Amino acid sequence: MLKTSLSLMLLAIILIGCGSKDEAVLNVYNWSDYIDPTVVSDFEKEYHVKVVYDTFASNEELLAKLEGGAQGYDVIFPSDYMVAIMVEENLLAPIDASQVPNTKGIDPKFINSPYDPHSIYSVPFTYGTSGLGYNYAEIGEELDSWGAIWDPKFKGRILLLDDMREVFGIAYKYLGYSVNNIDPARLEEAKQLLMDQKVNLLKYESTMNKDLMLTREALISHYWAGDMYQVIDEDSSFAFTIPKEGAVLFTDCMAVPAAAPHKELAHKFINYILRPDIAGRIVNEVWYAMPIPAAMEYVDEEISSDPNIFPPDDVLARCEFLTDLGDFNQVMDRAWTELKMK
Ligand code: N2P
Repeated sequence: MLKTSLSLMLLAIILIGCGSKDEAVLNVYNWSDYIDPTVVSDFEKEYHVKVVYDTFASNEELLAKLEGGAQGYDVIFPSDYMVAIMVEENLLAPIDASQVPNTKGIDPKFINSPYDPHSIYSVPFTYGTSGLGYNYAEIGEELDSWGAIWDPKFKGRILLLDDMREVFGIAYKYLGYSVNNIDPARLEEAKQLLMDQKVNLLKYESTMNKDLMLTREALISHYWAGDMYQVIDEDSSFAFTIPKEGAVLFTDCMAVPAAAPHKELAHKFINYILRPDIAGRIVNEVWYAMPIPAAMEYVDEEISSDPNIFPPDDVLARCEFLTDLGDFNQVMDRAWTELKMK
């Protein structure tokens, strides 16, 4: 009897030992503040796996990581134009649709998009725009134009995203050009305008913006809508606007790197994120829209009715998606480096 229970105990110890050693791991690489953490822990419980979560601050940082040979990531979150670049560079694995049945719940407007014409390599996660976040209580008036970032009143108190395409996007929009302009003379014009802006710039920043606003160091931040709403949720002194000149519109996606070590689990995670109840929880936490109509019943009315988060057609009409600039990317990259050095 004693012998049996002893050997059972031994067996249990061996099994537990094996369990933890072989516990499946999923490595997720996402933008910061872009998920409800309880959604991740619930996935770990439901699938008996461990999620290792890491964050990046721009598409270019994500690309550099993969180009540099990073092997570990299983699910990544590139934006539209970056999906196109990564496909071109053979960095993504095709998504096996049969393993992601919840894709059937995605709004068809977000399927077969120009950046992935047959929806082979990406699944849309969220969509939204950038814009201007600002301390309304301190400024005392509503802002409605990108022109504010050149206003001497705000000297040294403005953050612009540390993001080449977004920053040139502002100057292009202000000048009335497309955010995807590839005319070198127009790039130069935009660069000059941004050089002139630097007296007003606190810094180019994409991750500390919330703190810098909440501590009152920054008065205005070029920021993405959902992140700005996370600030407003904490402190109602702040407001957000999509300027009248228009802004960058994005679809951020989920994708699986070609080198991903745990592809099957990556598909399970993507499918889980698309579940309407899970998507609803994410939208409520991050204040970004997801293209899943059945999730709307879980989304707080305050969020679903906000035109800055679910932009209506007239706002969308003045905004623009970024596209891959091809060889011109390097030209813009040089201008960006010059801008950041001076
Ligand atoms: C999430 C940042 C959204 C990135 N915190 C916009 N592409």
